[in-house]
Amino acid sequence: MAKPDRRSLAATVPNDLEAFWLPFTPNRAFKRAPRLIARAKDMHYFTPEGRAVLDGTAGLWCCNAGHNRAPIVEAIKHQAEQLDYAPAFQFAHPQSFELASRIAALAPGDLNRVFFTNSGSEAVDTALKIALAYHNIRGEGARTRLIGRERGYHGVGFGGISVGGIVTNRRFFGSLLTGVDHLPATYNREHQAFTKGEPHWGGHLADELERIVALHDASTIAAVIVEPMAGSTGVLPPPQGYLERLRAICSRHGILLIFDEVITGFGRLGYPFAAERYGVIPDMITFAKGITSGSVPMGGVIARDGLYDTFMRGPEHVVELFHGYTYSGHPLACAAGLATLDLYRDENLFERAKALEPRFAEAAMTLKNLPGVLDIRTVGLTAGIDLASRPGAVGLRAYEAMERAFGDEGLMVRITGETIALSPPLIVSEAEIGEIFEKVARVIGAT
Ligand code: PXG
Repeated sequence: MAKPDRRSLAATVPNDLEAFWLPFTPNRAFKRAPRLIARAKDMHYFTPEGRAVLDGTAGLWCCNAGHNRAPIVEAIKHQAEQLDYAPAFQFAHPQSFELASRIAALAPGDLNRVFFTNSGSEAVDTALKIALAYHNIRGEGARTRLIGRERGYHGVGFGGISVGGIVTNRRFFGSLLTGVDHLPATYNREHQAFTKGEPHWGGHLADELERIVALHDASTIAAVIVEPMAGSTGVLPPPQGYLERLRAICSRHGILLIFDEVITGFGRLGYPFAAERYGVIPDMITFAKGITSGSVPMGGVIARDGLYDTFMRGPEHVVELFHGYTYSGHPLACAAGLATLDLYRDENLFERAKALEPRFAEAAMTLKNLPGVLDIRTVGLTAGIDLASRPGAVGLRAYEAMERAFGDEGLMVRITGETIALSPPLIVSEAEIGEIFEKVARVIGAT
């Protein structure tokens, strides 16, 4: 493609779509029929023409407080005027300490130490690196193996795709990290179809970890990472007892347990963290998305006290963990995070999500008998709806459903494979829950 003169381009083509390579998007199809969003408020997006679109997905599972909430917007504006940036290494700004303390207070047990990143992918790679370094400095440097799970999504860094279990996110990218194993996915349609919340069947699948430990020996295994509820792959709530069993096996063998709570953190399952919902304390929690309600990029890792303390040895002028990002704890992200946590607290949004869960699940299950609906899963304010594929065109039906929802119904849904995923902002009203599933029902009918 010859490069046109930028100035003349700006004058003649006000919105050339060619230069931008969209992430996780079929670029050619998108550029033929773009779905553009120009503005948002509370539960709605608005297209450049001003058409309202009900947000059934909280953006990408992140805008838990709803969109463009005034206190968050004001906090970002104010912070931008006060301090644009301070070095994240060897210096710090007050809000980063304040936000870390607030997050530690929300996290269960002795998960009290917060390391900031800018995304969930960075949070995952950070947690994996902390796990390896932790064993190393304790003199157990042979513990290098990492265990993920089939169908797991842990972002797109090399660490995250290595422990992740989504085939398309792995197969194009070489040999990945070595020494990684995967637990089996917890989903089984035959035993679990149309379950509200945590399925009865499947707790025993955690015992597969014992098999992996027996194969490699515990002395070579650093950490296990799982999403408490697997979101990206299509909403797979954990089977009853599964996470407890994983915790017990990890503890027995000195293996660190990491919960990737990038989606489940900050109210999605009705609690600050899913760890609390399930009464299971991992050694680290990764978070992102909801911490700022999507308003400014931010992620991080919460580690247990003992983990952090292990690093705090040696000469005091020497860096303890050789890791971090230029924008770790960026002032704008911290300001947005503090305002977001205030909003969650003041509007009781986590409790609200918990109270709405039965209504949400019931509304989702009204779609059960529509043609081509194979399964519906719900937990917290999330739902996954599996559709039957058309012969020879896996994913096309869900893709068309997303297009129709946006174009004809004014509803944003998320798709993965042949699954429609829903995860509205936690401010969603009962009427809007009804509206979301009525629209989805029409869309499924039309495809
Ligand atoms: N871990 C989990 C559990 C996630 O869900 C990440 C890590 C990576 O976060 P970043 O901020 O690097 O994207 C995620 C992200 C979807 C969807 O529709 C899910 C995510 C991102 C975009 C789309 O399923 N999850």
